[in-house]
Amino acid sequence: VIPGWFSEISPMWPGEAHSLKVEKILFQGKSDYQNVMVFQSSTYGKVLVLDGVIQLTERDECAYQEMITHLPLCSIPNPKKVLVIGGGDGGVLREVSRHSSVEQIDICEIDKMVVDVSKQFFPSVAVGYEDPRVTLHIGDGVAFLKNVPEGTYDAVIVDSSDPIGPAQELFEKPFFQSVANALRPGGVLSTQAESIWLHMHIIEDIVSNCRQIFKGSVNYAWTTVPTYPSGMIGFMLCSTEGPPVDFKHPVNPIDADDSHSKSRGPLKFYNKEIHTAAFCLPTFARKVVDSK
Ligand code: AAT
Repeated sequence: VIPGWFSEISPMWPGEAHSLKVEKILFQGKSDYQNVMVFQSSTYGKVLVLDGVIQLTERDECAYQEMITHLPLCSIPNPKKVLVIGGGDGGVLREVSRHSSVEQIDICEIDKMVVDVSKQFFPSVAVGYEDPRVTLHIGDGVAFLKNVPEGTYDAVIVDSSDPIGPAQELFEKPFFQSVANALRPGGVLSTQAESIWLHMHIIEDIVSNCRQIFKGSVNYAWTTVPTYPSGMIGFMLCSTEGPPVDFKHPVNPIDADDSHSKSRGPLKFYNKEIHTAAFCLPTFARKVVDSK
């Protein structure tokens, strides 16, 4: 450990630890679920850390939040009802709210401290909560989904932390089954699906679970996020049986200027070329994903 630096150490990425220089620690707290910390870094703006793991930085959060949201929502015509699991910082809400077809945005985040801390320290992210279409539920996403009537949502976005801690069940088969039940026919799931450099075994399990449950299509896409372990992160994009969804060819384009509002600011990362490119996989990863 280098004095004055934050190092992200975890058994999920043994033998390596990305580090950021700390200017100032702004918040440290312990919620019922996890340790919560915010610090000012020298080069990535403010950083939100849960149980020692970076959840977002001001500088690169756009890459993750825009991709996990617009990959699913730009792949179906007219999304109206959207559910977000996790994502208490509000960044995914900010992105969902760029879609004018959307009428209802529900979010279920387990930890109220994440919401409060985001509103206090990350106003450009928590701005997502200002949209009147948003309803916040504080609770476990697994329990929430069990009570959703069948076929309710056009899209479910699972913006979850890593599978050590409160998010573990969000990577398991029964959870994916309840997501599928909550979606309408031809509805879509986008879920945080870890790194091809570090977590091929986790990805294999997610892909094989999803292929059993989602009878439309099942795809892995990825993006670069410099402050996530290995500098990249992936997403599973799945659809239920019904009107076919071709994730690689978006049918519902989002215009950078249209979706711009005074509080929200413009899109920084997502565009239609990067949407299609996100599904191109290196050969070693493609082999595993295709074999499941
Ligand atoms: N958008 C920032 C990125 C995140 S946040 C993940 C959120 O999921 C956290 O706020 C956490 O409190 C919440 N969460 C964890 N478990 C549950 C649960 N069971 N139900 C509801 N919400 C939950 C993800 C960062 C990825 C990091 C990659 N290394």
